[in-house]
Formats: sequence, C-alpha cells, structure tokens
Amino acid sequence: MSKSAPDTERELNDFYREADQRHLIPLWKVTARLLPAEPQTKVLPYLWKWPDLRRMANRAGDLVPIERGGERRVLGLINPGLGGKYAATHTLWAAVQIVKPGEIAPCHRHTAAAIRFIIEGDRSYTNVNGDKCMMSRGDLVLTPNWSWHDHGCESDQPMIWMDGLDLPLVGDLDAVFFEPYPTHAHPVAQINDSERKFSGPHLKPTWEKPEGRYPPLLNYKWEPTYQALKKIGEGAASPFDDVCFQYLNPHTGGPVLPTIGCYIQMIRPGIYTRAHRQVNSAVYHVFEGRGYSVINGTRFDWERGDFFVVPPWAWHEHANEGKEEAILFSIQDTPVMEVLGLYREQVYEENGGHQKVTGKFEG
Ligand code: GTQ
Ligand code: FE2
Repeated sequence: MSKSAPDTERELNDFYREADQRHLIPLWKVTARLLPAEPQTKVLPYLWKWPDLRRMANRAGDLVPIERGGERRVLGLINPGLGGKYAATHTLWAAVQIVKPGEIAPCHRHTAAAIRFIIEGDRSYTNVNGDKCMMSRGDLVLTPNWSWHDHGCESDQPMIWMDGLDLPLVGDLDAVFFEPYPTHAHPVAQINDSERKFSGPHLKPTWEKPEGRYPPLLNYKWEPTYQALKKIGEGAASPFDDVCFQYLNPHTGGPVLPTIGCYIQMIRPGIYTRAHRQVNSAVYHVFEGRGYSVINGTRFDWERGDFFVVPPWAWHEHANEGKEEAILFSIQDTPVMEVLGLYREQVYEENGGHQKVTGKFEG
C-alpha cells in the first residue's frame, strides 16, 4: 500500500529538520543561490565627494592624535551594500589618511598589503623596511605584505593620501597577522633606494635579483607616469578605458602586488568610452579633472578628489565632456582573479555600446 501525500510531506519535513540539526544542507534546496548564472554581488556602486573627505580628514587631524594602539589617522570608505563590513568592495579597503607636520605614524607590519597614492602635500615619507620613500602628489608607494612601515611628515603642511589594502580579502581568508615594531619609528637605512635603482621605466639593474614576491620598486613617481599618459597624445587608445596603464613590477612585468593591481587612466577631453564589465572590483580616485561614469545605468558625476566604486560584473563607461583631461587612479583585485583562473570580461553590445542612463547618483 502506497503512502498518502501528507505522510510523504511529513517525512520530508522531518528529513529537512534532521539535516538542519545535523549541520547538513541538501544542495537541491539552495542550488540557485550557490550557483547563480553570474555573480550576484552585494557590492554597490557608490561615490564619496572630496570636500567631505578632506574636511573630515582635517577634522580628525584636529581631534585625534596618532598613537600606538590607534596606529593611524585613517577614514575608511564603507560600501553601503556590505552590511557594515569594513570594506570599500568585498576585497578592497580604501581610505584617506592624514599625517600632520612633525608627526610619525608608528611603525608596524601586517599580512595585508598596501598602496598609497598621494593626494595632497609633499616632504612626507613612508619608511618601508628602512627605505625612506619621499612622497609628493601623484606618487604611488607600495607597502608589500609583512613589510615594516611608518609614515612621517617633514613639511609645514599636512599630508593626505589614499590608502588601498587587501584587508577584507586577507580577513576573509583568516590570514591577518599584525605586529608593532619595538620602537616608534624604523631606522632609516637609505633614502629613495628602490627608486634610485628602478626608476628607468624600461631599464632594470642587472645586479639586482628578485627576492620572492617582494617588489623591487616601492615608489612610482608622478612625473614619468604623467609623461607616459601624455605621450599618447591624439593617438588611439582603448575604446573602453581610453588611455589606461597598469603599474608594473619591473622584475616580473606583472602587477605591483599579488592581490592589488594599480592603474592610471586618462579620459581625454571629448571622449565617451564604450561600456564593458569585468569580474573584478575597483576603487577609483579622481586625481585630476571632472567627468562622469555610468555604472549599471546610474550616472555618477565626479570631480577632482572624489572616490567611487565599480562593483564586480557591473557595466561601466566613462565620459569627459569638458576641455581639461580627466585622470583616474584605481586599485583593482584583478591579480587575484587572474591567478585563480577566474578573470572574465564582457563587452556591452547593445545600443552602440552605451547603457541607457536610468538615474543619477545623488548620495
Ligand atoms: O598606513 O599602515 O588605511 O595599517 C589601514 C591599515 C593604513 C597604514 C590603513 C594600515 C594603514
Ligand atoms: Fe599599516
């Protein structure tokens, strides 16, 4: 005699209850959630305005001392889609940091790797394992994972820069280690040593041998970077990104850090790029100029100093309708995707390659 439908249903419900109690999940109940056709990210596109960031950074400078324990006077950008996770995207920490004249942010090291991109000020430095890297506006300075670093300001003006770290990723991997240096500052062994050896963009010293993953160049100065952008002139560039360069590790020709790719991009006057999307996430800083990006149909107007996020697999295109060049610096988790064999990109084919603008970001 076959069982009645209500009996079967009761047995099935008992089965699900027992599975739950035994810490088991029947995959057939959650397949669609675990294996969506394409990424279903919680990361939202978002824009932070520079006047607010700058005012808040200076206010923190007035209110909060730099001390051991607090370590850094830093305001992190928090993505509103991530439920309070301390992250700008699911993998990337981005922040503004301020160091005031005469201050030294104490030396420490951690397994999260970091970059600095200098927004304001000069005669300041990051001391990376004893190499004192002098920093000015537009410089990119690396703090590879587990390297000692302290920051000092020798100017009479505060220094403000962008921090980028892989902290959310390293945190999700439960691989965060942190260690304070025994004294406040690390001894200075050399000044601008990595830059002295490796600043020729197409030349590297033959006597310097790679040390594992440690990048040999720690300070990518603004002037040669800008020269490279300008050399493109009226020539052709990417239909999706216009003039866009990735910063390279001179030993490997690969990304500057295993987890963070750094890019400098110029959207020339009158350029309106075509839309595409990539599986990686990105945090952009507007170094110069103004323009806008359309991200998943929403228009984000940006100008000098602003920060914005492009989430994974989000359509995006950039426009510069003004007469001045627009320059964007960005950090992206592309190297992680590439090394894991997960990198994908797609071109937007409809509507001549441009999204329909359905709204405007108002904050
Ligand atoms: O300057 O060493 O934004 O350790 C976050 C963690 C900056 C830093 C951040 C850090 C630092
Ligand atoms: Fe640090």
